[in-house]
Amino acid sequence: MKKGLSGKTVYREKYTPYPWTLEHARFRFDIGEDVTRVLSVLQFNRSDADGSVTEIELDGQDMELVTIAMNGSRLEAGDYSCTAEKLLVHNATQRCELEIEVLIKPHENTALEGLYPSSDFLLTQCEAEGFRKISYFPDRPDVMTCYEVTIIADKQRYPVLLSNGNAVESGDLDDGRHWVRWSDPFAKPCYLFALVAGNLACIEDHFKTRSGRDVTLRVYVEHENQDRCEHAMESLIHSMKWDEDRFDLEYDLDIYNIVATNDFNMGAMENKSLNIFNSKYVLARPDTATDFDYQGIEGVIGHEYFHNWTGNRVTCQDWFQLTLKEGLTVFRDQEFSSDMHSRAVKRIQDVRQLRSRQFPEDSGPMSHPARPDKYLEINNFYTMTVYQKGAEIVRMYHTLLGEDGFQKGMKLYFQRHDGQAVTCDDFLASMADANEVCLEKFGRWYGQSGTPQLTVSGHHDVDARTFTLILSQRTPATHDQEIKQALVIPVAVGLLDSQGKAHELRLTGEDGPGGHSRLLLLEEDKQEFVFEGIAEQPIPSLLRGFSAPVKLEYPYTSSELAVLMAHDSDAFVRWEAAQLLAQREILANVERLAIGSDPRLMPELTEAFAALLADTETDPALIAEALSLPAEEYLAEQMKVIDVDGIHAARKFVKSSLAKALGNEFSMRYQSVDDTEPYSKSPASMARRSLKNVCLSFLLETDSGVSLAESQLESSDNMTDTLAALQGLLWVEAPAADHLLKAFEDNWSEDALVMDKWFSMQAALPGKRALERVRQLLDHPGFSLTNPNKVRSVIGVFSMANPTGFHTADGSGYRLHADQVMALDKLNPQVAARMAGAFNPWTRYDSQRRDLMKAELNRIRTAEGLSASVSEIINNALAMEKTSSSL
Ligand code: 7MF
Ligand code: ZN
Repeated sequence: MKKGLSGKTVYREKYTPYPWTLEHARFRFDIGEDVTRVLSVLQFNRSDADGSVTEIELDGQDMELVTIAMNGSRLEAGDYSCTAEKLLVHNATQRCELEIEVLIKPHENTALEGLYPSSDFLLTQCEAEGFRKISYFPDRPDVMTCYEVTIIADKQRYPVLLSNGNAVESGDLDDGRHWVRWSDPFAKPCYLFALVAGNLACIEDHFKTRSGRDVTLRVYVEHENQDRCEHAMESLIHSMKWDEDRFDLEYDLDIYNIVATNDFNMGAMENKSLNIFNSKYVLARPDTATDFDYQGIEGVIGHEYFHNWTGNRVTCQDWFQLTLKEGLTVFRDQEFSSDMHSRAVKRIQDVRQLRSRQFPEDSGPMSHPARPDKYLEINNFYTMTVYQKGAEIVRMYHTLLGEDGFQKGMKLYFQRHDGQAVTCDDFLASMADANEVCLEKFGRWYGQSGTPQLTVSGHHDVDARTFTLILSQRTPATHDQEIKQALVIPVAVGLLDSQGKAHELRLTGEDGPGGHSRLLLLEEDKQEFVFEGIAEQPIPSLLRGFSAPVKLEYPYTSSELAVLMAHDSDAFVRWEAAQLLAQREILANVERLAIGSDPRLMPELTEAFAALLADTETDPALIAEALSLPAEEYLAEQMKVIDVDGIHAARKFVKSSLAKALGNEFSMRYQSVDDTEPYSKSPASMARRSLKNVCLSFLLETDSGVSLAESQLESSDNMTDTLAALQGLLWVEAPAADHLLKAFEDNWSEDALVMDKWFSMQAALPGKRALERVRQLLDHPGFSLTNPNKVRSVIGVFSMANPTGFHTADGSGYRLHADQVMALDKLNPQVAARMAGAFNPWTRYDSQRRDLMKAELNRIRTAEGLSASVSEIINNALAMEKTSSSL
């Protein structure tokens, strides 16, 4: 029986502790040709409240039970029961040693969960519930124990044998096999277990911890990739140093291993001292990886390293608490990247992502609180809400308590809970107690889904010389939750005069002026804040630094936005003002096009862009962000009924009008940052490339663009410039595009990660020919449905990043996608469920497209042998129809 076919909903409220403690766990993995034999020795102690439990419940799937013994005697049929998902051992004694032997077949595992093959090595992925495919075990995060693991395998085929902790013993056997024993001194839940066996190369370095301990760092990769690990290693060292400096946290073992694989369902995994990474987040060389990839690697290496304290030393009581470790660790990796590069640019990128991916999730069929109340398949709850909104919740603690208060809270959290499996409430209690504040109402953020709408208006009183800000909040009902409560929303604000000069701020009741920025706390449905000594109507600068994950509404005029853009002290607000100007202009043109009028461009946006291009003081990376027009997905979010083709046409019109009006300015700025220095991965060099390539994308809308891109491609010494030029030429259908694409393919056909770029570049191309192109890509010899990176590059990009291609009016995009989802579900339900999510916003489209998507959803729903993962997504999506009309 396949995983999850029981299809049972799990409820947070029904949590009960496991009635046994596990004193230790010993494993022996005997890796054979087709079969791996797993022997486990588990030492249990009864620990339920009244001491009356006699049954030990273990999880297990897709394995063959060979023998089971209790306290040294082999058990017979009646002593235990075994179903497709559980092993129940009856009449267990107070202290009870179980010895269980099973057989598993890693080479038949295409779900990439449990023990599975990649190229010619074997590896594991256990989070969240993959360990149950390796051995019978209490597969829940609140059962923590120390592991001793012995791995036996053929020495030639599997020279490297890795698991968690320290290698304590090893030896050779007579038959060409060898063995290594690993011992992990830290108690951990089984989702952090890892094993790797194969013929891998490694690079090694060292880190001296603050207290003087020497840690051996190794990055294991397939032999041909040995020259692409340097950046990952450097990122690891930076992460270790940063966690000491900023969080006072030191690494706790003598060894830290990272293994890279091409076949991974997700980004990476924080297994104790044996992280496993999607090779996309390890391998980089200037000619194969873009600046975006370099920053992604640094961020993900950081993320997994930071889990060692936030996730591993202190873990989650149950999977409902996932955001406890993920929200916190994402916050930590965001702060790491902010400290390493530009804080403002990082914040803008994170907000962009939150708005274009988490906000839609929170208004669609998968809407759920950051701490969900129920789930069917936990793998479907590794979501933007748990990760990104969860990180915003942690950021709000930080905003409310300040850096010192936040660090005090972290200290107390580790003092209280090191070595434990805890809850979001425990984290909140540590933050509250360490700062002697009450955060009870703040805790509502964990349990409420939906994106709050923050509506602000201002009232200026000339005679009283006061300016009143009226803040009100409302969270719309969501698919999962009807009634919403007021939340605690920190709103950072400032006031500018009409010349853009910042006012000193003094709220009624305060003594003296108190600086230029103020944190307002909105805790009720509606509150007013009166600023004194304001002679003329000011321009409010709102939600500085994006101080809360909400949708903001304030009736700015275009000229007010222009002042904010030019003068506000907060980089996020300056960027936001530019985005709002552009967004208004694009959406106005969507409407014009819809009624058959001619599109046009207001002078304000052109003037604003001219000012940006003339600004040589500001960080070029920030200018690049401000010049980047809002994405089609984000624009779609703003419309009641999404007009796919209208958005695409209006955005394109605005872009090419700006390019034509400011051709010289774009061209000059392009030349000025097109340095002749060789490539470097320094932040300054990356910033210049980002501005240069944004300028190029505009220039491609003018006559001079194609030759510029062609010469950039010709002379490029790095993947960032190469990809920007090639992608640009493809988008404008330059005559040489097909030939250049072929040349790129010939160059890189042996390189999986670069070929992923080649695939996704084409899968993203808009318009009528998209479908035909995607069919060809699916048939390409380099494509494979069993490799998640390839699936994401073609199927994922087409269905989620190619609106005009996917939403072709005749429904052929939907049909193709549904076919792929069903085929993939037979191999890898987890990734298939992700892909199925492309249909989630189906009720937001016109009735013709809705009907077509609904038909495909129903076709998938009734497919034979559908997995629980995909079926949860599909059923939720279909159920959206009932609520969508009332929302
Ligand atoms: C940065 O969270 C941010 C998020 C689970 C797998 C990695 O460490 C993880 C794992 C998923 C989705 C996103 C991320 C991860 C996973 C991730 C990685 C880097 N515990 Br699923
Ligand atoms: Zn994580």
